[in-house]
Amino acid sequence: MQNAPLILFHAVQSRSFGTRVLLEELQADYRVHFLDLKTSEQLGEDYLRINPFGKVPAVLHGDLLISEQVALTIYLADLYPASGLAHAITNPLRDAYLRWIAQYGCCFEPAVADKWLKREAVPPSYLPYRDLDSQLRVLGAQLEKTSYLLGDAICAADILWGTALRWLIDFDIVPKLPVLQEYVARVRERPAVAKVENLDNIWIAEQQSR
Ligand SMILES: N[C@@H](CCC(=O)N[C@@H](CS)C(=O)NCC(=O)O)C(=O)O
Repeated sequence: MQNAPLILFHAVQSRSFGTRVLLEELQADYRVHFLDLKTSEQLGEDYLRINPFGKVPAVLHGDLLISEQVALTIYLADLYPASGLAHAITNPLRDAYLRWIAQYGCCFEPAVADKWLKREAVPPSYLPYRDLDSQLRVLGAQLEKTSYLLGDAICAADILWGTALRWLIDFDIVPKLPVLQEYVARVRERPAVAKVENLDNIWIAEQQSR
């Protein structure tokens, strides 16, 4: 299975950017299948047969389909243990590692959507997650202590959070707190980020020249 081909279903300027950065960080041998969200390719029959939810990112690994950034972060980093980007099941930081990754998809993204859509606040106990400001307080407090979520070494959870926070800060959804900006800058400096930006820009230029 380890050697089965990896295909990333990817759209430029989307959440699959972070997954592609992770694949680069892992030095994975992978192929990209681009989906053009502007023409709703993700909702076409061909892609829905692969991922019935019609969302990116998704990765086909042999005959396994992995979708959702949270699952992809855990799965892909575990697949390449030599990268050191996963905190393995035996690692004492495994709990915090999983907590931060799950927190991102289960709690942070919904709270971001609430803010983006200006949803009316409801009593905190009505929701399965805390509001954005509360979550950012915990995140900020952690990043005041350590350069990355789990210490001073980057891990797969940081690729997920760091790439997402960059867009959210640029779009003024997340406030420009220095501690978060510095974190985003650290993740952004990774060569894998520049590489994916370049590769995505090549695809955009090709589309525009058609
Ligand atoms: N919960 C999903 C969210 C994925 C998602 O919303 N992807 C967007 C791109 S950023 C998408 O596929 N949009 C196309 C659509 O909704 O039709 C995850 O974390 O992977």
